[in-house]
Amino acid sequence: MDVRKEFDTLARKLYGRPVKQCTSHELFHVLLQLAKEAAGERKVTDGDRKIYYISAEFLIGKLLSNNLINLGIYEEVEEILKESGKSLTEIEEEEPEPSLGNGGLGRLAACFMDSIATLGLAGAGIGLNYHFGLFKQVFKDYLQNAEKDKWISEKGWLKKTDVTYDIHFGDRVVKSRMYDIDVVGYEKGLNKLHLFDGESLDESLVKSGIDFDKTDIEKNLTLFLYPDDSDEAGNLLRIYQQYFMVSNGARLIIDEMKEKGYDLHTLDKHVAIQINDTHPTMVIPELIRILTQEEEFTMDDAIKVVSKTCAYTNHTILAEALEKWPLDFLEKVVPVLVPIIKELANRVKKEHKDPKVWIIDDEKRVHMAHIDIHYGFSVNGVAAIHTDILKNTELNCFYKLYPDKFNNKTNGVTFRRWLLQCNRPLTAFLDKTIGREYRRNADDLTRLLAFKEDEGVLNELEKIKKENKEELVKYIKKHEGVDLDPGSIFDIQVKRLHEYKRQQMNALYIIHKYLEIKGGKKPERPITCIFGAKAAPAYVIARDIIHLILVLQEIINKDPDVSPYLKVVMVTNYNVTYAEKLIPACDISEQISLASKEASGTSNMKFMLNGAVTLGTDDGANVEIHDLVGDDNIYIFGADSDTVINHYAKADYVSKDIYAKSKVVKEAVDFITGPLCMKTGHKENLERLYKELINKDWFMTLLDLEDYIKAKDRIFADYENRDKWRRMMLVNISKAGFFSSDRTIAEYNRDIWKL
Ligand code: 26V
Repeated sequence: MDVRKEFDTLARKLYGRPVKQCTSHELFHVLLQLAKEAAGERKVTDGDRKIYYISAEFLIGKLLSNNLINLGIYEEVEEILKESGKSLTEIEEEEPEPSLGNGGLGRLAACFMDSIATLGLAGAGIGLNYHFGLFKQVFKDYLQNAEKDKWISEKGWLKKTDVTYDIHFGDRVVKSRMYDIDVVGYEKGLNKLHLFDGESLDESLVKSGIDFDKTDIEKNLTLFLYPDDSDEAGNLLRIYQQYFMVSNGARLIIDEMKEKGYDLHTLDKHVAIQINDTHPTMVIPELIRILTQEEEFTMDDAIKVVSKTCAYTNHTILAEALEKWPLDFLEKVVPVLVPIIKELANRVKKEHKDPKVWIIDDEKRVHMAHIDIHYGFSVNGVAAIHTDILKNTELNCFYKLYPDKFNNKTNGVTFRRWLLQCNRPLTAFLDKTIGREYRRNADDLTRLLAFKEDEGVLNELEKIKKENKEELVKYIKKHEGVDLDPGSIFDIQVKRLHEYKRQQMNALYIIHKYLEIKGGKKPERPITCIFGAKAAPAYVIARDIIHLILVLQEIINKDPDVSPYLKVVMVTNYNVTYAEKLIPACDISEQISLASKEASGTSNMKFMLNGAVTLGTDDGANVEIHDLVGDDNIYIFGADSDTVINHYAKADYVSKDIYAKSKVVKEAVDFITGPLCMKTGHKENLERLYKELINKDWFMTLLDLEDYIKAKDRIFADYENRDKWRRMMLVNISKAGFFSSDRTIAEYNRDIWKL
């Protein structure tokens, strides 16, 4: 494609003007069209074996820059825009971000789509086309409120297809339609992300906030991602969504098999289905149902072929996050699956005496993960330590039954978005210093190690970080109205709000620092603590933690004694777009989950790749980062996973004992309900959080607090040793290649999919 010519032609065709005279909004639509045309010149990757990645979430983020990069036309477009006095950054602002995911799990699915396409594998994503996605977060009166976030517009990346199905629920039939988004590989490859939607949706059901009639399934089915599941109607809706997703997916897969003329008895030869967490588990009984009821398979044959086709990825060890659906809910929503699920359950019961591995428990709840493990051919965790914990503890009884099914696939992230797109200065510098091969082969980043003592290279890295911090300061000023100092240390924790991720521990550190500064002990260099996090609307304590951080932001930033040395900001509506601004500007990457609880984490990888140094526990992929960079280039603190697992086993952790014994801990915790916080914030939220920490503290915040304070003081002191710090930056970037999702996908393909 002649990009320059086509760009101009499209601008004139769509808006009757040359590029120079178009607005940013118009140029977004011109470039959208241009990218679609360029993608259209590629052929969809085909093969006689295909991977279907089924996931309730695909947190794809904005697509314009990503697609321009992968199509190899980013630089040319940037040049043309520059000549016309326009900037791609401004144009990007015109693109709505689809928030089709909660966090790590959904973003991982998006990175995987990018890598599957890039590696030239025949594959497709199957998911749902949520109209409002996850809620949009706003803060009012130091509290999180949720609003709907409409991202679909007349003209966008979604392509309406002719594929429609009738999906039969117990009490109704809903007509579906498939919408496609092109997934463009880097330099080559094109796949499809199929998002299914209901044909009878009614967006006007949502009046204020994110409330709507949860029983009106025909109208609400795909309005929101994971609507509030704190009540029965919310849970039922989730089951409706899950069945809608997998039934559409199963029909599509079977139609594609038939179109290619394959015998369905050879399903496992032509198809691999990756089940992303338990949300798509019903694809197993649904395929068995279709094969036995519509395709004349015997039950034995259907079970056999489906079990050889489906593979399961586990993304959490939190017991409360493992789905267990009451049988009577399934009875109501998908009665056709219940006899199949019972048949699967009976076979397990007959074979295995231990009720721990049964599918239906004595409370008549269906353990979705158990279906996956018995009737799938692969079970994988997402980081080495996570897979070990699954094997040795959480899923040990299954591991003993099926040792060969268990395998580890350490997560990865796509460097196209998390380096090439979000950090142009670093990308340009790497191109110049080590050549461009690392763009295809991420391990090539290790070539940077040769420059560990090179003053010029180290200076340049420092300069780039400074520039990125300046950009972020402008962005935060514009979006939050908060002034920050780019000369300060940027200490960042961005991720979903959950007690196990321990944002509350970071907040307690901030209180500790505030008290120190008030007492006259000033830090050598100002510190900026940045948070970004959404809390599930029904998760009370998570919302209380956000409240505390917002109250601290108010108290600290307005205190003239303290704010020159310490600032706090919680950015609003943290999402992929915000992550792309925050990550390149980070000095200290906070990865402080309670050891054993964070399956992997993926922001830890993105931060490292962009030259931040990790401050973390030995948890999730931090363990592998630690192994790669060595003790000298990471700050690890806190109880290790064995200690934590032991505390749980013995039930001997008592947070009140620590509170009573440690002056530092007591001072910080007491501050939450002290006069300053109580004057600024809400008594109810502050007292609830205070009591939670002292009486329960299920995720052992107080256990690690003192060690955390020590580690932070160490890392801040080391920041002043600029030579040491710059070398740590360089080592972290150099060793990040392992965390490319291209490596992860190559492993999935080698060990599981075998395309
Ligand atoms: C789900 C739920 C559902 C309701 C109650 C609270 C709760 C808490 C956690 C979850 C986790 C869902 C699964 C998930 O998002 N896992 C994340 O997957 C990432 C990609 O593998 C991984 O990096 C993160 O460590 C892991 O938390």
